[in-house]
Amino acid sequence: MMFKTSIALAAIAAASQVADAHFTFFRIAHNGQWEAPFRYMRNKTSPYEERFSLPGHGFTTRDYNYATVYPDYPESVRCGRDNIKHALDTEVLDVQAGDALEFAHTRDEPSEWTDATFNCSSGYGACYEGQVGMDYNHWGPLIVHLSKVPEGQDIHTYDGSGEWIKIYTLGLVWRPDGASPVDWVLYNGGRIPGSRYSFRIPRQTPGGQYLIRVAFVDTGLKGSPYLTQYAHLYPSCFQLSVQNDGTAGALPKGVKIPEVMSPDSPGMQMSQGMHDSRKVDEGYVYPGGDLWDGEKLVVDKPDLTPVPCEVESGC
Ligand SMILES: *[C@@H]1O[C@H](CO)[C@@H](O)[C@H](O)[C@H]1NC(C)=O
Ligand SMILES: *[C@@H]1O[C@H](CO)[C@@H](O)[C@H](O)[C@H]1NC(C)=O
Ligand SMILES: [Cu+2]
Repeated sequence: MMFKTSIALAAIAAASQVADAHFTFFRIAHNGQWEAPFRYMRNKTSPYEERFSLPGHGFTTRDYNYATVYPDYPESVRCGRDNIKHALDTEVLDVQAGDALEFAHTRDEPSEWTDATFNCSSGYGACYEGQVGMDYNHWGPLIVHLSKVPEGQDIHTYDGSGEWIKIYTLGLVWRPDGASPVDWVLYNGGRIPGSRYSFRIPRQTPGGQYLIRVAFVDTGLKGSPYLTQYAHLYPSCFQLSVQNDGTAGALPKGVKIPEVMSPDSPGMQMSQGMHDSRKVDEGYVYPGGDLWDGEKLVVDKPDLTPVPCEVESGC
């Protein structure tokens, strides 16, 4: 497999800030319809001085699409660099509990975007023809959390320091007869994802203002030197107002960000064998805490029922 060793990953990272090496989420779909790029999303500031100098990279200045890591500013790990500065200007999307959502990402930096970046029939919310990358190029899951704006605060100033509840994970499929038994759905063998995904805000979500955070967790490598123990995180947050017309339940206890993203937290690192897609680590659970199914919190671990490797998917 290309770029499977930590050394190769480090080399790529060191060669960076090369455009297109990384990516950003930038767009939300509500009940299947894409909203305008950036609408309802807290923007990020770019370039931006982080407080942590990535070892081996030798820089604290990060471009828009560059990853954030646990030792960066908590604000960066929560919702993207300097997001609170942009919160006042960000609109709030009205949704009903139970509505379907989806997010789009691109590997092009905003400075490279044109109308054509988003004007195609791909259905993915961005185009993947030409130079615009819609592959993920990283190994790990996508996770989505909600954080209810605390009593007495407003969505336009809330910093995300309250509790976060995970409502969706898109992780791996176990294909023991394939060349890469750990088949990350979004990595998809280095291609664009095989299909769109969507998930629902639980019907039981109480009405109110929420931040919704989507993040890809480019999972860290256990026992590795300093550089790669930190998962590379790609978070973006959108501002929501949730209506609930009678099916509201009670929110469970959530987790804190960045605490739940520390290298020692469940799901934030994997072994070399799992990194190489050969095995799933004993006791592996997805990062970001337990998953709320609307009624209870469940341990969020992969379904290890073997799925046959279909030739057409090239697995
Ligand atoms: C968000 O930030 C990027 C990078 O600074 C900028 O190009 C873009 O225009 C901003 N979007 C909005 C809606 O402000
Ligand atoms: C997309 O293309 C259509 C048809 O050519 C055009 O009407 C529309 O304005 C374009 N939208 C954007 C965002 O470029
Ligand atoms: Cu990357």
